[in-house]
Amino acid sequence: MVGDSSLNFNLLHRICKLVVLLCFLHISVTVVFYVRSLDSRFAFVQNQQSHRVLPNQDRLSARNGSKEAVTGLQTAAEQKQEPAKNLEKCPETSPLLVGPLRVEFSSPVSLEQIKKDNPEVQLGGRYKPKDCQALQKVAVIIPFRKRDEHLKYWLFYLHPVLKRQQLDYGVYIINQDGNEIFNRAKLLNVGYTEALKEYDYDCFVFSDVDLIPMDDRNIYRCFSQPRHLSVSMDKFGFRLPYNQYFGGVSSMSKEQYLKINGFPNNYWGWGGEDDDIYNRLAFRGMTISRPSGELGKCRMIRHDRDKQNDPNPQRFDRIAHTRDTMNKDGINSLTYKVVSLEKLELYTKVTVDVGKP
Ligand code: UDH
Ligand code: NGS
Repeated sequence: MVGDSSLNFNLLHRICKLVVLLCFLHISVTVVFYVRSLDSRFAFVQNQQSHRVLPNQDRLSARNGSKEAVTGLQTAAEQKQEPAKNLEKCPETSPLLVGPLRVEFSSPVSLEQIKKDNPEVQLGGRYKPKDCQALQKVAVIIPFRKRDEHLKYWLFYLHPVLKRQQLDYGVYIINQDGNEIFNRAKLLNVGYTEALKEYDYDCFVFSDVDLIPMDDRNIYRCFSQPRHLSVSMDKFGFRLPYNQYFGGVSSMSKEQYLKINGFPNNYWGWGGEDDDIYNRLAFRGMTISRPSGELGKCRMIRHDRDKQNDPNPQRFDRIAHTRDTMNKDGINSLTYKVVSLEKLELYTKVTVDVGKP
């Protein structure tokens, strides 16, 4: 009898233990599944957030602390779009470059043809690579008045070059209104200011309208020091006319440009303003970076002297005083009036009243 009851007790004890174990196992499995379901919901939300890449305009507003960008409100147009790809950075050296280019000005070119050749260029002369994220956002600024034939050649040659260089760029023609004496450096200051109103550019290329690079490896971007790009011009026998020469085509980051208070506004007529800019850079302890003579080859479109751009008799005196004048004459003292702002197919044209001497 005693033996039977102890056997029953043992059996009951074992069954109880098994039931407790099964309960424990059931609870554990439920907890594990619950936690995993929480995890995947969290990951989904994270994914949604990381794929919401802000379009350019919103990126600008976000920088300016706009409410829409901060709260993540989307416009109807944006909602309709495919989610933007998270592009990888473009390579340091573009694989699209071809090297030396044939540049000649014997046959005329038409804006229609240039537009057909460059269908990816957006209104206002904007472009960015579609398969990678450009390393720099470059505003190309051109001082201008009555040089339409030169401008066509410039657009014809430069759009394909800038595209192959994989830049996120915009072309700004700063057209001096009226017939007063020309002021190249002031127009460049206007270009810097107006381009920044439109996009968060970090690099500025300042180019004469009649200069065309002969090698696409001469990259129209910014470097750790201000860059002189037109180092080897045909009209100077493919060499620098003098060591301090900084005319033609140059580039500067926003920081480099602001460090020298921009460019002088009071060089009316031809000459000296580029030497003043060189002086400013030197006085702020910067050096000039340059491509090799081979890569830096370029052609100038031959032309007669422009009307209302005679040599400035004051230029020698002015460049002798850059150190004293640069702090008060520059981007901090710039005044002008925009007469019109046109978004054309291949460039943005800003017509501006810069006043007179
Ligand atoms: N520019 C204009 N219109 C003008 C004057 C200048 O668009 O009426 C612009 C243009 O981008 C030009 C740049 O400003 O490339 C520089 O002008 P510049 O006169 O300083 O330099 P450029 O090399 O001519 O064009 C130098 C004098 C040429 C004398 C030729 C004699 N054969
Ligand atoms: C220098 C001018 C520069 C000019 C350079 C090249 O003499 O502004 O010639 O001119 N400096 C002065 O006159 C002080 S060019 O041959 O391209 O017309 O850029």
